[in-house]
Amino acid sequence: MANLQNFLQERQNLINNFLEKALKPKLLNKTAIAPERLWQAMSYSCLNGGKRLRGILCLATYEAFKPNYLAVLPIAAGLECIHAMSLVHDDLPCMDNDILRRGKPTCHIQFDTATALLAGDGLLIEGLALCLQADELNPQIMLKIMPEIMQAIGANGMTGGQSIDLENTNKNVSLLELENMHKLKTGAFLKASVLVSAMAAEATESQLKALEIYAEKIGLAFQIIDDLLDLEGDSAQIGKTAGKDLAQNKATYPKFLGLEQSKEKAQNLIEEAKLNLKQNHIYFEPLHQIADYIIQRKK
Ligand code: GRG
Repeated sequence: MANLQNFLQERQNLINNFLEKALKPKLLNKTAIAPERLWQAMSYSCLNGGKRLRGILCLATYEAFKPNYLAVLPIAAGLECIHAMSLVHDDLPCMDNDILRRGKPTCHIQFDTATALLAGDGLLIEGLALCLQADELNPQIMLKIMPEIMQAIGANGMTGGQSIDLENTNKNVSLLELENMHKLKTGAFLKASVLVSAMAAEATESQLKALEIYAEKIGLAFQIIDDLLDLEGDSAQIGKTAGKDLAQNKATYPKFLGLEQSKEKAQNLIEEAKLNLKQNHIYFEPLHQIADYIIQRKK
């Protein structure tokens, strides 16, 4: 794991530096036309830590096939910008209504609701524009990658998942319905972070399929751990309000399966994800280690 810590830290730094360079000049040199307050809210919500898991998965997947992983750094950073947007909107009073994110007041608490809404809009568009800066990649491949990202966050992906989550509030849903909601809300974007990078690296059809299964399994495990951290972690440790699922009477894995079985399910998914890579001759160690990290993480 020591190696993994270095690997994660290095990639986090790359992504953070890229995002700083993309967003800060518009804030500091006043090259932006939009109000300073909007750019402040965008920087506040994007340059504020975060594990950068989706960006790191994007970089690592590319590196599994080709050494020059900096070719997909703009996409990795763009994905993190889009992810930051989803968190800003998720925290809004009309959505999950949260006051703490990444250990700091949420965007609408620090600024105001209208600014947070617009900051999310701004981050979404900046994120897509950053992805398009991956000019080392074949333009024909970019034409396949961009719709893949958009589908993953659209009404048949993250946006749809969020909508189902809202509809499910105070409803009795089945485990299958819960799983389908998470597949869209969290899973689709996480999967895209892996798949678009594999497409960029010109992975074969069978490699793409293997990575799709890997991403689906780690995505589900990620969500189960998220539920467990909400239940067992504390707010200072996880950087967001702990115990919200219980307070909001949300359907969660521990609610269906209990603590132990939830942990077991997450562990099994991770083992299956890693085995699937091996069976398809994808041995790049960081992808295996990131899978382990997903269930060992404490925040
Ligand atoms: C993207 C067009 C578009 C719309 C967004 C609001 C919304 C629609 C979706 C919300 C989706 C959401 C918040 C899913 C939760 C995903 C999740 C578990 C986030 C936490 O991810 P971590 O732990 O967070 O990777 P850090 O802070 O480390 O980045």
